[in-house]
Amino acid sequence: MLDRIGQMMVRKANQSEQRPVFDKAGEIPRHIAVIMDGNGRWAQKRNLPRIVGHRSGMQTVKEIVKAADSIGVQTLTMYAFSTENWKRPREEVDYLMKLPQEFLSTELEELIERNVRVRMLGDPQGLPPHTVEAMNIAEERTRQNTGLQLNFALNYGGRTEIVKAVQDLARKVQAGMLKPEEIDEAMLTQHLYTRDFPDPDLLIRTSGEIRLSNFMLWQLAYTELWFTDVLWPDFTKELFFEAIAEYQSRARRYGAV
Ligand code: V07
Repeated sequence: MLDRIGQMMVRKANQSEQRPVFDKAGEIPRHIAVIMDGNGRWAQKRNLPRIVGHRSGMQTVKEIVKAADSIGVQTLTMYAFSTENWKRPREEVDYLMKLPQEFLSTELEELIERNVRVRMLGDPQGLPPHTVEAMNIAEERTRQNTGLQLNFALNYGGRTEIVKAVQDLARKVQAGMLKPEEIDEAMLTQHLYTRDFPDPDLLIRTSGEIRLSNFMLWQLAYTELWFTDVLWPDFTKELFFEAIAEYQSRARRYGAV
């Protein structure tokens, strides 16, 4: 109990100094997944074009990547573009497809210096070649890096990911490499885009929507979910640390029973 009070006091002192509110000695989530929602709404509230919101949201991505790296998160997965986003106006989609290149043109050198490994999760088919090319270069140049594993989910859909895994397995059965009864959860997991990463410990979604929107459906089965009304361009590393503090306090509560 004294310990709890001590932690709360630290938390208060920290908040005024804008230092992390989470417990550094506590468990840092190994894998954090983020649904970066609210960019268009942020712009509309200011009577600005939606693309200005996306540009502003990209600045938040930079801040959160650095924050995650600085506290030793192993894997950070950011939902940048869903298979649903193709329904948006052509102009907006064209603009969004330029953001990976733009982000990497200013950030890739620093990511390399920080030992960050960049990867794309999703279907490269259907993305413009210039977008895929920029991602391939980033993947190639960071392939040896062992620090933060930074994933961008692009043209990603959770159900499609599972369907593709099932198709892979069905092909193996048909080729006689596999018996249906040998298929188990672990094997299906190995056929998902995320085969190299643990399941997320924590999912953060901004902008007040309380749903998964087809993001990492299989992987989020046991994940702690954290929602905020704050729109993605207004999201800060302090809020990111607050989500981690909440994750830690839930872990302590479960530990107590
Ligand atoms: C995008 C900015 C953030 C808010 C969400 C939608 C708009 C960063 C990337 C990105 C992607 C790949 C990569 C490096 C950066 C990005 C898209 C949209 C499509 F290797 N932000 N961001 N990609 N937005």
